[in-house]
Formats: sequence, C-alpha cells, structure tokens
Amino acid sequence: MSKKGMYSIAFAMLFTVCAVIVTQCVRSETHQGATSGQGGIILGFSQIGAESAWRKCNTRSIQQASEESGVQLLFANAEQKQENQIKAMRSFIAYQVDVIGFVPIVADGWDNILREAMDAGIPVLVTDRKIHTEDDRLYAGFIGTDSEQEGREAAFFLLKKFSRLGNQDETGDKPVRIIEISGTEGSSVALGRAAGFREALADYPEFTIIHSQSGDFLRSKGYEIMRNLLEVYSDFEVVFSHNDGMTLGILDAMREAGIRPGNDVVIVTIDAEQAAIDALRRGEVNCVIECNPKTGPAIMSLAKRLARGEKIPRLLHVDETVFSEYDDLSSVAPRGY
Ligand code: GYE
Repeated sequence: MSKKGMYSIAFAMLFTVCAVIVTQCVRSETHQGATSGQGGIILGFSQIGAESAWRKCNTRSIQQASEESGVQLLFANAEQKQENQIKAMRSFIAYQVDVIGFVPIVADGWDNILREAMDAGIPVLVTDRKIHTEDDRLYAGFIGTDSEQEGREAAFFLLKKFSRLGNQDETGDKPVRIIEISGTEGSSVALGRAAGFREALADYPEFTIIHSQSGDFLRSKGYEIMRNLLEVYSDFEVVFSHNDGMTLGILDAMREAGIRPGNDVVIVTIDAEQAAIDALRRGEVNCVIECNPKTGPAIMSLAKRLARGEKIPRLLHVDETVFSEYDDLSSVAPRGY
C-alpha cells in the first residue's frame, strides 16, 4: 500500500475516534444538563408529519409535555415517509437515547429497526397507531387510540339514525348506501376504523358500502375525491369519513354541488376537531367520534418508567367520546385543535 493510502486510512480512523468521542461528550453533557433538576432522560421521537389539525395538536402535546416534565426531546418529522422514520430511529440509536417513541405511519415493516433498538438496549414505545410484528417483545408497549371502537361507534350512530337500535328517525328497511373515505392505506387506524365499522354493521344487510377509497387523511383529497364521486353516484345516504380534515373537504365539494351535507346526506366523521364540532352545531355533520390527540403527558411518564427499567402496560387506550346531533352540545368545551 502507498504511503498516501496508509495516511488516509489513519486519518479516517482518527476521524472516527474523534467523532465518537465528540458524540459521547455531547451526550453526557446533555445528560448532565438534563440531570440537573430535570431527570436526565432523552426521548427520541419520530412523528409522521403534519397532515391534519389533529396531528399538529398531537405534536404540540408531546412538545409541551416534554418541557413540563423535563424529559429532553429529540423530535423528528418524517414528512409521511416510513423510510424517514426508520432513518430517524437509527440516528436515535446511534445517539444512545434512553427511550425511542414513534407514531408508525403504517402497521408493517418495523421488525428490523426494532431489533436494532433492542440490540442497543433501548426500549421503544409505540404511540397513536399500532404495528404488526413477528414478535411483540420487540416493543415495550403501546399508547393511543382504539380505532376499531371508533369504527364501531360510527356504525352504532348509523344504526340509531336509521332506527335499528333506537327510534329517532323511522326509515323502515330501505337500503342505506354508504360511501367510505378512509385514512392512509396500511395504517392501523384506517384498517381498524374500517374493520370496526364493518363488524358492527355485519348483521344489517340493508347497510351497504357502495364505495370505499383512501383520502390519506388529507382535506385536499377529501375534496377531490368527493367532487369526482358526485359525478359517478347520485344516490347514497351516508358518508363515513375517517377524519375531520377529509370531512371538511367533502363538505366543501358537496356545498359546491348544491348538496346539503347533514341533511341530504348523513355525515359521520372521526377526530372531533373544533371545525367538526362547529359543523355538527350547524347541522352539516351528524356525528363526530372523538379521537384524543393529547397523549404528550402520558408518553412522558411512560418514557420515564421505561428509562428506569420498569415494565409498562402492553396496551393503553386513551379516553374518547362521541358527539352527535342527539346530544346537547352547549357544554362542549373548546377543543384546542
Ligand atoms: O385521526 C388523523 C391523523 O393516527 C389517529 O391520523 C391518527 C389519525 C387521525 O392525521 O386526523
């Protein structure tokens, strides 16, 4: 080997050693900084993006809770790409954070990165959306929404509205044709909401889903899809939308076409953003199922327990409620998102 070659190998080795030392120093300084009065825990958190008002509130909740609890947060926004989430998690492992938290954009494809975290001895908390793994021991626990239940609640409202469970509106056995606009394909919440909805309607064949399409949880897509569907379908009774963002787009498209949402078509939506509650009060939406984004404080306390080496519950569902046209809405507090 030439002298030049040897020098460059030596330089590369020296550089690597320095880089490792610098990283370790930065880390122990941050740890010390955090330790002085704050608990000294570093949580690396991979968020999926900012696709909805719900998501922005979820991020605010996590950032605010980190400040209040003294858990130091390394926050990464994946801009809707699973590969960005995996990269962020890999960098959290290299940084030797105490705990990794993430919102899995889709349910599949996490086993390898979770194994890397496990090999590095870093516990992982799955939040908001669930995952499928070969081995459930690859993550410490889950906190988030019960999407199957949300789907069931959407169906229960329709059964009541069309008088199968109650007696509000008598419509006999007429067909109830439903258009479903679902969330991000492959996400546990879109799969869960769809499954719970179908399960609860399984014994009522007059309820039929005539069209189901993903609007990716985006208002713009909700609008676009509904505009196109209104050219194809002239008769349907219900729209079940997996989130309020898409619903607001759907309402815009309907108004433009001269359809009165909430009146000509029954609208059921999930999240309970302020804008959806306002639409419910105006009578443009019939039922809003709450999905609770304010998980920051619980995430921080779980992260502390994990950092202390404690076990946490495998599954924690957040509290969620339902608001509908049958309720007195006068006491619903401002939603904050
Ligand atoms: O319903 C939607 C969002 O994962 C529960 O993601 C969450 C969903 C929420 O952007 O608005």
